[in-house]
Amino acid sequence: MLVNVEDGTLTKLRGNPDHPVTRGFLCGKVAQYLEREYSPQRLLYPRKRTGKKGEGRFERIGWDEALDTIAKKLGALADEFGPESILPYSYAGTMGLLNGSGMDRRFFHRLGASRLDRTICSSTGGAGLTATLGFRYGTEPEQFSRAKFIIAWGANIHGTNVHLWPFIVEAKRNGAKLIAIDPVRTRTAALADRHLRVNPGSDLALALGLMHVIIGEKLHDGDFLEKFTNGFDALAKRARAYDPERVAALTGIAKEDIVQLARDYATVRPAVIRANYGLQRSERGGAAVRAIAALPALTGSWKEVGGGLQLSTSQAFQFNRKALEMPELGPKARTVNMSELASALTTLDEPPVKAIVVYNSNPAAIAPDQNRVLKGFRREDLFTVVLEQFQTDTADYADILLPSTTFLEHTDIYLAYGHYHLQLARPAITAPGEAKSNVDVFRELAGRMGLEDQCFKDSEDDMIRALLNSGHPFLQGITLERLDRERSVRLNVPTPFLPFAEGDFGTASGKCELDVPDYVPPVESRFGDVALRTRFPLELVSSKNDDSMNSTFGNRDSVDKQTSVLHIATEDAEPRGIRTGDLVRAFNERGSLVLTAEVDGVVGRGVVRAPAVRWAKRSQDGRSVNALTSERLADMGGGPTFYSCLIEVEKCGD
Ligand SMILES: Nc1nc2c(c(=O)[nH]1)N[C@H]1C(S)=C(S)[C@@H](COP(=O)(O)OP(=O)(O)OC[C@H]3O[C@@H](n4cnc5c(=O)[nH]c(N)nc54)[C@H](O)[C@@H]3O)O[C@H]1N2
Ligand SMILES: Nc1nc2c(c(=O)[nH]1)N[C@H]1C(S)=C(S)[C@@H](COP(=O)(O)OP(=O)(O)OC[C@H]3O[C@@H](n4cnc5c(=O)[nH]c(N)nc54)[C@H](O)[C@@H]3O)O[C@H]1N2
Ligand SMILES: [Mo]
Repeated sequence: MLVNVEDGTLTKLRGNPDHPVTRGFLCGKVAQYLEREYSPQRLLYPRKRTGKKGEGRFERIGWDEALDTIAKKLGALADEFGPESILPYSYAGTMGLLNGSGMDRRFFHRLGASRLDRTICSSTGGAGLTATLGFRYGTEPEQFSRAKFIIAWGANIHGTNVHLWPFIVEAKRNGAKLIAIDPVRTRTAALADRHLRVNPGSDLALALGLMHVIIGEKLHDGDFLEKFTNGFDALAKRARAYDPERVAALTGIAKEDIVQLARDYATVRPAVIRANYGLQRSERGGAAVRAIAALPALTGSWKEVGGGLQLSTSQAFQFNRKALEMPELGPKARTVNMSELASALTTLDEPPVKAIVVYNSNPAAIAPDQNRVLKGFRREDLFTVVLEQFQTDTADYADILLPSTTFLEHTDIYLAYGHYHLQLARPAITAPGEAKSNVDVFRELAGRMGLEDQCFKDSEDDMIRALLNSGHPFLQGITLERLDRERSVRLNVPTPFLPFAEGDFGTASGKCELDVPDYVPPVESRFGDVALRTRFPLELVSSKNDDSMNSTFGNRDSVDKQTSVLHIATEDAEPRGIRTGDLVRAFNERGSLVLTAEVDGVVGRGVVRAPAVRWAKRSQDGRSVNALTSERLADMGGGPTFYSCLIEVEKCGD
């Protein structure tokens, strides 16, 4: 990103035309970031709560009082209940490594606080990918322009990964076909050559169906399979049971379309799959990713420039994480799964969570089973600290609220999960008011708590140097000095990068592991638990809003409007007397909220979609869509099941 600064004020943000992936443009939400940066709603001073929890009434205090209060309280709770009664809670507000997994980790490790398993987004898919490939990386975006057949599988590319889009446009100009596999008619699906509406959570069955056809018609690459994979016979046996007829019934995709997709995928070359995390926010998400990740090995597509698959690229950034996070600083401590925050705050014991320190996250809006999450946050005996830029839902529950810098105001280093360029950003302007970076806050808290360890004196540059010092060949030649000069540096991987063309899988065997489990429909789905689906017959997909970043832009009126909507099919709306513009109540056993119906072609029968994630406090019930989602975990990796969610919808009375 390029920024113009005049007299210490930012005047312009734009993409860097020299960047090989973003190529001169910013996504729609970040293009408007100056509005956020200079918003009158920015938090500028530390505050303490004066009203009831959640009410949002605060008074300004100084940093001394704020930090002393926190240090004293955490110290006292650690003495009385043990340090595991303290829970850090953070995710991806910033993806900067220093402010997201640096000084904070050192601080909590040293205290002996509960450790947080950061599962809320990608850990299920990550586990699936690891099981099959051994590494969480794959095809680079630059190669998509060379593909002739592209599958967007649970991936709303145009909405959530717009910098990949121009490469796809280029491929299409050269005759490539784009197929979208998605229960929702997203912008991506609407722009695709074919949109295959898959039933939510049935992708494992679809992948097995494709394998059935590919193997049955001998379109697989025997040579690649022989040399570089394990478990082909077991896979072939499993796939035999997934004939197109059966798969059509399970997935909702026509038999002929399944056969055609399999043939095209195997024969129109190179063929590349862009899978995204939408795929794995469901009860069978891990197994689905395992199976889909096996497809390029089945056809030998990894050998081709413009072939393969991308779910993530993050593991290519082979840092020395241990040197940054220093897990050895403190005693072993229990691990709390962040997707189970509701239970952590309401039922976890020995010790109970007595303090929660939230940064880079807005769990009151984004965590599943919101009514129980909020019940937890309302606990009078829970000490809550929130580091934030804005007065979010979670900030309203803070006892002490601390103002945070933005990425334009602090130093940080960024990996990517959709490309192979490592990036450094230095502050472009000074922080407004008394805002501080997370790094500074945790450094100062360590000091207040009398933690003398040298690591709390490390500067940002010290931390970056430690992180880069891993000895891994992908980081060879990448130094802080070079990052300071170039700002964006390609990892030391070949161009073009064909990670698995010669095997080189990261599994224990070094081979691509093909065996996958059998398909069982999610409990919360049209073929799931009978009692549940009778009472709550609609499958809710609360996927991402095109103009948001999870809840980050929830203060914007336009975003609030976009995330207050429920898309419903005519066949489901009519019997319920629902028309576009009607207020409807969406509900299940966990909660309810009012949304505005849009009867349109966005979803098919039996599915409803609510774009996520609204600021709960802006709605009439004080709830976001996560009032409906459950804490049930997916099959692998401990991830949440946001998109396996049964509900009922009724028209609100006049
Ligand atoms: N504009 C925008 N961009 C974002 C974000 C944002 O909030 N807004 N968030 C960022 C984050 S944190 C992430 S993790 C990425 C996520 O990026 P994506 O994974 O692309 O985003 P999602 O909307 O979660 O899911 C993608 C698609 O999966 C579909 N889907 C849901 N269930 C299923 C299913 O069972 N099978 C299949 N095949 N498809 C299914 C959804 O309808 C959706 O269109 O985006 C990042 N980029
Ligand atoms: N129903 C439903 N729920 C979902 C999802 C969904 O698709 N549907 N998506 C899930 C996914 S994939 C994810 S990743 C999570 C995301 O959940 P979160 O990680 O909580 O993401 P955000 O809602 O964007 O909130 C991030 C907060 O961090 C703050 N922030 C940004 N930079 C900084 C900083 O430098 N310092 C500090 N202290 N704060 C900062 C922002 O102001 C913002 O309020 O939500 C999950 N929840
Ligand atoms: Mo995410």
